Amino acid sequence: MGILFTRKWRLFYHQGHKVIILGLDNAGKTTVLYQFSMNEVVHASPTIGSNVEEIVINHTCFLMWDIGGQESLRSSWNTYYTNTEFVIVVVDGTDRERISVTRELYKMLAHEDLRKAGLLIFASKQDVKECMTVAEISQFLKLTSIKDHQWHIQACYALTGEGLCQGLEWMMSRFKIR
Ligand SMILES: Nc1nc2c(ncn2[C@@H]2O[C@H](COP(=O)(O)OP(=O)(O)OP(=O)(O)O)[C@@H](O)[C@H]2O)c(=O)[nH]1
Ligand SMILES: [Mg+2]
Repeated sequence: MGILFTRKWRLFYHQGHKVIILGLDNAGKTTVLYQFSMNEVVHASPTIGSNVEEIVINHTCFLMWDIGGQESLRSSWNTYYTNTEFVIVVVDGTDRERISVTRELYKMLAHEDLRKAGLLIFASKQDVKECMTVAEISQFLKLTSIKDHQWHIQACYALTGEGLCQGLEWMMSRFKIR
């Protein structure tokens, strides 16, 4: 009976470490998600709502939510926060004009549901000449002032997947030291 209950419960309750992918519109979030799940570039149109994929790495299952970044959608991001273990923020390295808007987004880390969440920042579009470096983005976002969350910033080129594995490795390493 107990086993039956467990099995049935698993059908309803999806096991997996919940990850949400946030960032401004056009940052490259959906591109990152489908590189993770399919290892290929999906020509995505702007996300209205969200996409979700289950990604298994070394027997560890992640449930990754890619959430649309347009301004009108940002007020509903908090509806995704419950049980989140990691927040991935994708920053468009070419978007110097809006880096201050991205900095504002960090207020989300103060949300009760994200209190224990780790933070992985992908500095994306590193293939584009003149893009902001990891050091510049770290400085603009004042990452060293984040003391109450474990964080890591990783340069990436999402169109080829370069840098994404290193980001995932950091996430996996967080489980080992918990
Ligand atoms: N050059 C370059 N372009 C990229 C990279 N990653 C994504 N892009 C492009 O950036 C554009 C936006 O990518 P999306 O993944 O749709 O962006 P998004 O963050 O999901 O945007 P919203 O759904 O509107 O929030 C697309 O044209 C991608 O091909 C990258 O690393 N380098
Ligand atoms: Mg998208």
